[in-house]
Amino acid sequence: MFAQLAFRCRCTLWLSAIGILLLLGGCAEEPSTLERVQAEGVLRVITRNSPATYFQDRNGETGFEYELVKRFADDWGLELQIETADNLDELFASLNRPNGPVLAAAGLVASDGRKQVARFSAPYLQVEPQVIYRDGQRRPTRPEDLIGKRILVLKGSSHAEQLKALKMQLPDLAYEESSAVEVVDLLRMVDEGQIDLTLVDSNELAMNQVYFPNVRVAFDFGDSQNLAWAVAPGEDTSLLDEINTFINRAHENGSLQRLKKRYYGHVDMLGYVGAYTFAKHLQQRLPRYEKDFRLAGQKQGIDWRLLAAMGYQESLWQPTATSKTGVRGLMMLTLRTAQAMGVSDRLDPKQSIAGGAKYIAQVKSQLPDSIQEPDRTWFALAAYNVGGGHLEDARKLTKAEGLDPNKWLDVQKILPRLSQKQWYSKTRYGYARGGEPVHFVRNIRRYYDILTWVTQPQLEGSQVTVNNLHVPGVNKVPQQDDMPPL
Ligand code: BLG
Repeated sequence: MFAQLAFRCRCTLWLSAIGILLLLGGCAEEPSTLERVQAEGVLRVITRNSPATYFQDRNGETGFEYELVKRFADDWGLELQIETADNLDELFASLNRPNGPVLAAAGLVASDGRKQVARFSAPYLQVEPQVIYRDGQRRPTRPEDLIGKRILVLKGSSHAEQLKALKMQLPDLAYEESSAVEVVDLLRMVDEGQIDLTLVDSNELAMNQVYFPNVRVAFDFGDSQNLAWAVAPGEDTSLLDEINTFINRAHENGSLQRLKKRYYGHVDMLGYVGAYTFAKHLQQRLPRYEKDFRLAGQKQGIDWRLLAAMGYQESLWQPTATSKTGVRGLMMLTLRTAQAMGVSDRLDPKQSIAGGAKYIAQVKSQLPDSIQEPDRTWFALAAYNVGGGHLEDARKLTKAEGLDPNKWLDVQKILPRLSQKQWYSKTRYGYARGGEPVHFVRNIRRYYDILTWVTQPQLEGSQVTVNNLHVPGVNKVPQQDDMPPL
């Protein structure tokens, strides 16, 4: 009995000793990056302060990269801590700093050169590097055409890397790099003719084209590139594996697509011609009427940018516009509506805007309570265009189809039927060009989205304006002295 006990005690001692050794061994092994991040509960990310990556607006931190990386942090229950680098060299250096940020999310092209200093995740966006020139100048069409031009690119960018490679083949090529500017500055400098050419990625142009009426794509410079997040070099794949899983899932569940559309969808929506035409009108026409839109919006409790979007759809902000049907003015009032709204001169833009605002507020207030926002706004726009009676007819037809008469998505499917006899003959108000309000609402929503975007950060002080419009996410305009000699 005693011997047995002693044996058991010895065994326990041995097992404890082995356990302690294992524990010590375990402690001696470095925790993986992911374990370290989880233990700290904080994800430290380095990015750039730019419209395409990370910036502050009225509601706080935002930007494509910020939103994506925030979702990753949330999935892991981590607090997100953002740091910003002034330039790309600094960004990569900080990634390699001991106890520095563990991840760079900054719209980075996973270029060969950069693969020497960092490891890249699965791609989340495919972009084309593009040579940008000014409308009215001779359009370059091939790399040889870059010789003899004033070219400026971001220092440390993949574009600088591309130009360096090209210079090996074309020694006469000259270009400058600057870390004092952001992409939006490069585009502005081309737009204003301060430089001849620059190189930016297609997503950055898509985002900014609506500000710069003179900026055009000369040609795609080389193959498509992938944007990816970067981590420090090394063997440890713990964090990178989880990032890849997250990015693949974001591709599959459509969340990445939605984010892309929100930030980079303007050109998709308008087409390139539409985008720079819009930019031209934004610069030349809107400033004449912005005060009137703001005033009318305030008076009627309607977002002035929605009124401005309506004005663009109605007349491209032209006060003397006249439709085939005799509807006139910047907000396209019928004679009857104008009289009802107290508008004596439809061609007076002030009166037209005030009358249009009063009318949309009125038709909106007359909609049934069962229609909730944001649909209520879209229904009000439709009523503005086709009339409340016809809209009510379409809602009845919608209900009869088993669809929801309070949802714009459903009613817009049915509205075009108002121009088909088999349908309109059953309605109270009869024939209407039911397709028109569907286009009308769709276009206004696009313009409204863009106007909301371009007028976003109205924070006082540090924000930059381009062509008198606020550019989201840009906090500094380089002074002329900051520019490299050209
Ligand atoms: C609208 C009126 C509505 C009116 C409808 O027509 O005009 N809205 C305004 O005047 C602001 O009041 O509804 S009703 O009073 O209940 O009959 C229907 O008559 C104007 C629309 C018509 C449209 N633009 C504002 O959106 C227009 O001009 N269409 C013609 C296009 S084209 O030139 O023939 O291609």
